[in-house]
Parts: sequence; C-alpha cells; structure tokens
Amino acid sequence: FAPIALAGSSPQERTFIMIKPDGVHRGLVADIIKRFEAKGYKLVGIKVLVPSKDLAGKHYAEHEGKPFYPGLVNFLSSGAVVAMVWEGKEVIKTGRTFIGATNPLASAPGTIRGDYGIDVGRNIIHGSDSVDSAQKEIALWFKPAELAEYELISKKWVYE
Ligand code: IDP
Repeated sequence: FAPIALAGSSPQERTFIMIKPDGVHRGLVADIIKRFEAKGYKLVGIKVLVPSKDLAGKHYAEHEGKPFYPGLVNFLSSGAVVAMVWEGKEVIKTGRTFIGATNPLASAPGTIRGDYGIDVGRNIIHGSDSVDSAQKEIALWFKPAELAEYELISKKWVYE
C-alpha cells in the first residue's frame, strides 16, 4: 500500500490486566485477550503464574484492613493468573470499560464481568484504574526485560 503518513500524535499508555484464577479455571483467557487484541491494542507482556500471598497482598495493598482483604488475597493466590501488559491510546480507560463495574451484577452486558460474572469476589479480571496505578502494578508484576519493545505492523491501520 501507499505509505500513510502517521501523525505520531497518538500518545501511547500501558495498563496492567490480570485474569484472576476464576477466569483461568473458567476458560475465559482467549476471550479476554481477543477483546484487547481485536480493538487494536498491543500486547507487550504476558505470563502465567500462581502469585504468592506476598505478591497478591502487595497488589491489593490499598484494600488492607477491609473485611474482604484476607479472602481477596487468598483467592488471588489460590491458582494461576494470566498477567498482561497492554499498550495503546487510552488503554487504561478502555480496559476498565471492557471489564465493567466491580460488582458483576451491576456490570453492563457486553462487558467481561457483565457477561461472565455474578459475585464481586469472583469477578474474573483486574485492570489498572489510573496511570499511576498502572505504573505501580506493571513494576510489581513484571521485570523491564519481560516487556517487549516492538511496533505492530497494523499500527498505521489502527491510528490515523
Ligand atoms: P476493581 O477490581 O473493579 O478495581 P476494587 O474496588 O479495586 O475494584 O476492588 C478490588 C477487588 O476486590 C475487586 O475486583 C473484587 O474482587 C474485590 N472486592 C471489592 N469489594 C469487595 C467486596 O465488597 N466483597 C468482596 N470482594 C470485594
């Protein structure tokens, strides 16, 4: 094709997305990845691991002291999770839109939690809610060398 001039005006950001153990056991990994991939976002990091209680506790440190915190940490460290970093324009906000409300019963159909979840303690997926939390969460879950630096060949077909 004739080269299209890229405006270069699409500020890219990164978000931390994690499929929790319930999402893995329920076979939702491919469906979730597909939504981000089909949208046009770039996968820069992915791994499967069973988080330690220490890691799960740090991830949810802001909720320490709340009644659901111990159960939440136990749950997150009870099985395999798929930890990912996705990159693209407004990916933090769009990721949260894909995910839906914290309570799956209050999540709109079409969202991941709205489509697949019922209880708040089994809400399938985590996504960063701000630039600040995304940076902290990516640093907590990934080493810099685990994040791939590359350009998607589809970039000029996704961004104008
Ligand atoms: P978020 O995951 O939508 O960002 P947060 O308020 O940050 O929601 O809560 C983190 C996680 O803690 C939720 O995804 C959910 O799994 C769990 N959680 C939040 N509130 C409750 C609750 O009232 N009972 C049980 N678990 C909760």
